[in-house]
Amino acid sequence: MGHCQILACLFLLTLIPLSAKALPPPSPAGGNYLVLDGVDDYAVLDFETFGYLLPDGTDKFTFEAWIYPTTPPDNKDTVVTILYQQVDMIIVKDGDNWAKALNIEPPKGDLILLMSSYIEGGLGRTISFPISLVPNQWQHIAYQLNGNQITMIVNDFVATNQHGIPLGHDRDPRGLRPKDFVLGGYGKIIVLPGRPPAKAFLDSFTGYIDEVRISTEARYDVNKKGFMPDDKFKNDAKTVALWHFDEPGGTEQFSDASGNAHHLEGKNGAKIGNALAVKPQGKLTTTWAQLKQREFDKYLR
Ligand SMILES: [Ca+2]
Ligand SMILES: [Ca+2]
Repeated sequence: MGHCQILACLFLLTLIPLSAKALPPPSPAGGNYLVLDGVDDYAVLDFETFGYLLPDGTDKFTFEAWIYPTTPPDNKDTVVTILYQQVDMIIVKDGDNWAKALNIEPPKGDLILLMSSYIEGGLGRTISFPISLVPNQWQHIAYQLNGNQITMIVNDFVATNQHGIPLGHDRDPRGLRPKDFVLGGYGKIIVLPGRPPAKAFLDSFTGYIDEVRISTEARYDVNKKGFMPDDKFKNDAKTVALWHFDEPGGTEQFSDASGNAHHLEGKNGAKIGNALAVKPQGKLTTTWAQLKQREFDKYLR
């Protein structure tokens, strides 16, 4: 074997573990998914064209997604945005203040999910129940309103309260906050008036998002157990928007399967990632298998 061949072999040997590590995880929803780099990537429906997705005063709805966060917020002031418009799904580093306000145990870790909705009467938004997320795992998250009952779901964990208020469109009469529907944040600071001015930093989400659905129905019965979807969502009359993110790898436009033409525009490199073509090996498979096992265990109990 010549020197060049040896070098080529060494090069290949180095490449193999690198590329193995870079392989993205398979999505529980199947097919491909949205990849966000955490720098400036986001997917958007601009407000001028699409407006708000749900009518003013809507009191029955569900927002849900599969997410795979890889990186916690940089610091305690950073708000990592999964989804933002009438409903917020954000990640903060520390949920202690929310826990204190609700008189509950502080959530563990530095990926704390907060979900809320903007409400009628200029009162701002509903109180978030802080829930820990696990890094580098797929998790199903859902936020639903059913009359006055708000429900927050992460996998099989559920939190409810009875202080839900219908969605309001007058949350921001001066138009200071961005109104676009966005997945993945903007990665920029929005300055809100006040003394001193408040800065809202809607930072970028790092990781993967799949199977996002918005419905005009409360999809989950909180009296039952087992909330994790085991298949792709189907389009029905109550589906306002449904993104499977199953376009070919590299695509930067994401089509809406609901028939309502809410086609998302990828910005700054937000694109479809290729799902593994072969059966995945090792930890990633185990993770999903364990999740399924837990789900299965519930039925046995
Ligand atoms: Ca998918
Ligand atoms: Ca980018």
